[in-house]
Amino acid sequence: MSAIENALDQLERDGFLLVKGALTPAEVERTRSRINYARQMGWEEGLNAVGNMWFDTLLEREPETFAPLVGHPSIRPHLEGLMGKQCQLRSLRAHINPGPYVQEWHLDFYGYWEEKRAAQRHRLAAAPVGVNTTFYFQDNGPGIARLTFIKGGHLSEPPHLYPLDRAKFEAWCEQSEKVVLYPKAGDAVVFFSHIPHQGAKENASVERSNVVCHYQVTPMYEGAWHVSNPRGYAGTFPFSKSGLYTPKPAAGAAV
Ligand SMILES: O=C(O)CCC(=O)C(=O)O
Ligand SMILES: [Fe+2]
Repeated sequence: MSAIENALDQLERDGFLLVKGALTPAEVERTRSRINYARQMGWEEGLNAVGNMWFDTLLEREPETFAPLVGHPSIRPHLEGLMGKQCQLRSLRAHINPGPYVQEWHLDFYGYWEEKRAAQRHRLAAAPVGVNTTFYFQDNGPGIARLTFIKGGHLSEPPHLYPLDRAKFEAWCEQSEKVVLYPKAGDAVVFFSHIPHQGAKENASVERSNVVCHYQVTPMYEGAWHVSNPRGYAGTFPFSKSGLYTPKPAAGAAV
């Protein structure tokens, strides 16, 4: 079996996969500095209660830096292997954790399980699914920062999601078995968007940032419950013939 098939087996079994050295040191340094530049420019959408500052516009503002992360060669075989041409970029979101940071336990694709149930009630509907690729720009490590997953949390439905009872859901996560990852600068973590996870700093003073690309297998309708908004349709399929940023043919153009 090929190395990539083994990696995909591991991803399907664990719900996540650490891809070491996904970015070169030069890519890390460039991207890290442009995320910090975005903060200097005040381009953040906000800073939430758990200490996460987020930026939703960097792909538009600085495509020369951020577009290469979309379907990046380091994670392309994984995305293509999982989704092929149906792989759609849902969103690209950068984060900075400027101070203390302990993220809420969460799923990026909160609606996964209810959508799966809903799809079963229709003869033709496909259940939507999503994948994160999260790139790290500083070293995580014991005493520094971490990313934690609920062990097997992608395989069966967590309790207290529909409707979300956050206190009970988080208490369930706290008492569940976990796996802690310490991605280093330049590493990427590929994971199913519906596995419960939590990022955290153990040292509030370290610099920490990441870029999360959300992908999905279309179709996913607009109102599906996900932490990010979809980018629309045209130009969002990195492995289709047209790829990203190719102009749409004019309506009514001769074919
Ligand atoms: O490492 C982190 O801060 C959390 C990352 C996260 O929530 C994500 O990639 O979806
Ligand atoms: Fe997340």
